[in-house]
Amino acid sequence: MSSKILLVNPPFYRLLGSHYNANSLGIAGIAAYLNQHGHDAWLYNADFLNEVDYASLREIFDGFKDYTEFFKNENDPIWEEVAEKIIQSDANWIGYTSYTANITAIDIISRKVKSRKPAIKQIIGGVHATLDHNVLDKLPSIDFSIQREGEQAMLELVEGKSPKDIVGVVSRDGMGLCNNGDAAVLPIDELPFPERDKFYGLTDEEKHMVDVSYICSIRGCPYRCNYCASPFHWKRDKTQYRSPESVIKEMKLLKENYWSRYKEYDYSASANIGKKSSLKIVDNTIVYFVDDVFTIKKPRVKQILRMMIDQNLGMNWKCEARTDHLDEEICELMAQAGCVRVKLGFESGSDKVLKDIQKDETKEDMRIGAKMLKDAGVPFTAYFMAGFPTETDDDLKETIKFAQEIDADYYSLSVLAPYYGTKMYYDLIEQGIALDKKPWEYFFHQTADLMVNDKIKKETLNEYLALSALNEKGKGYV
Ligand code: B12
Ligand code: SF4
Repeated sequence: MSSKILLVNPPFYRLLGSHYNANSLGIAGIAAYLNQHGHDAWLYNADFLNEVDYASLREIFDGFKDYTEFFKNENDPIWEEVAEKIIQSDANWIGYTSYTANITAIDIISRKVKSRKPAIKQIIGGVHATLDHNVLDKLPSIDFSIQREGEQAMLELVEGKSPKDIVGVVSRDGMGLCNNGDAAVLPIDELPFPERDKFYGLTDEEKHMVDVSYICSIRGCPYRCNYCASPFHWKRDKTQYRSPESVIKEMKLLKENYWSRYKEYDYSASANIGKKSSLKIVDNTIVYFVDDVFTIKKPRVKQILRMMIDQNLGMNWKCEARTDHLDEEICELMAQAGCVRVKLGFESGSDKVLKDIQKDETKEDMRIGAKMLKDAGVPFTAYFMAGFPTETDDDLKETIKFAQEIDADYYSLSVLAPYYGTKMYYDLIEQGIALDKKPWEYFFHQTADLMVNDKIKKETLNEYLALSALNEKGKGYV
């Protein structure tokens, strides 16, 4: 029997005075899989607004106090609106995608939904659900939690298999939680492309405002940076790479079916950083590879790039990479294949800090990688962080100098927030820092409340944050 399923991206940027209109690939992948198997799965982005202007990153972080207020008032209209829309959907299965920062939102919404429609089944999946094996203890109205990949476990649930017999599902029994471990890794090339049409609650015009140009070509990351949740979510040794043929096929599908629509602006939340004037980019004209490190396997990435060039795709795209996974040939091919931005996590200009955070990359690697991109004419965004546990004031000064030296096209300057589920999070708790007492919604960049470093002087931190002025002369945020 076919089931009706609603997969929900909870509100997050809306609570911070902005919004997020792009497709969320986690739930889009699950919806596609369920629909492929004859079910009726829809995507509900509760972070969508029919608006053109996004708040700048600075405005978002300045809005933190107002953001925390939403969680203190469970009767705020936004919670009512989302719960009501979920109920109106008439779905009998609801699935929420979870980051640590939106666990409280999921709790509030799911309790409202359950109280009005007790028969509904609610499920949580995604990063936080995978990292926190006991998340059901904190979410009384959620029935099941799914760990790691959601496609197969979700399918088996909606098809009526007993939760106790499904790999990847955590359920309740009289004694407590029954945890069936992580879902098995699925052969990535056999999965359908993400759902890009069934957007619940949007008018036809609004559906065209969704940026559907995100592509995931790799699931996971083999590195071990201790501030990052990705290796713990996907498990380093289980990283999955799609074949070049499959990646090119998805790009062509986008171009043929979605890029021809008329759009004046880029409504995607991936562009919600920077000056408003820099946000007016023609929509669905840039592919965003959300992979942690798109360039990780050099022969594979070279093949993808050559295929983009040889098949005349003529598509612009951006990706995330590591400087030590670049070489001159890759940079040249990137330029020819339409790469408009590479996002690089430099994090620190101090080799000592880089070692402490297990970045497995040196300042010299970064210098060389940045230069190769510059020589090839590929613009890059440099991501830095301040406030690592062992960082001294002098280390941060080195970061400031290094950031100026590499001359990036855009700088993203964060203050470290030790994410739930990372090695750093647990190490700090062991050292007596009560991160586990902080509300879930605090877990995103630049919440000064999560600052774990008292060795850095306020003036140095301000000098570091003032590096954002360099963005005025760069190539803006793409
Ligand atoms: C792209 C990306 C973004 C994009 C797009 C987000 C979006 N809504 O789609 C942007 C830039 C907007 C973003 C923002 C943020 N991000 Co982000 N993001 C990523 C990134 C790089 C890839 C996510 C992705 O699309 N993966 C591909 C899909 C296929 O995988 P997936 O989403 O994990 O889904 C699979 C499973 O998790 C599961 N699943 C997911 N949802 C559900 C739901 C159900 C019901 C089920 C059953 C299963 C299930 O099944 C899916 C398919 O198998 C990840 C790192 C990573 N590699 O995972 C970080 C990551 C998820 N982000 C992270 C963070 C912290 C944030 C921010 C809080 C950062 C900030 N700005 O302060 C915000 C929060 C946004 C929000 N809405 O709450 C952290 C999360 C850590 C944590 N403990 O919460 C990660 C892991 C990065 C890291 N290095 O640690 N992010
Ligand atoms: S390389 Fe990037 S994604 Fe991989 S562990 Fe390090 S920070 Fe995380």
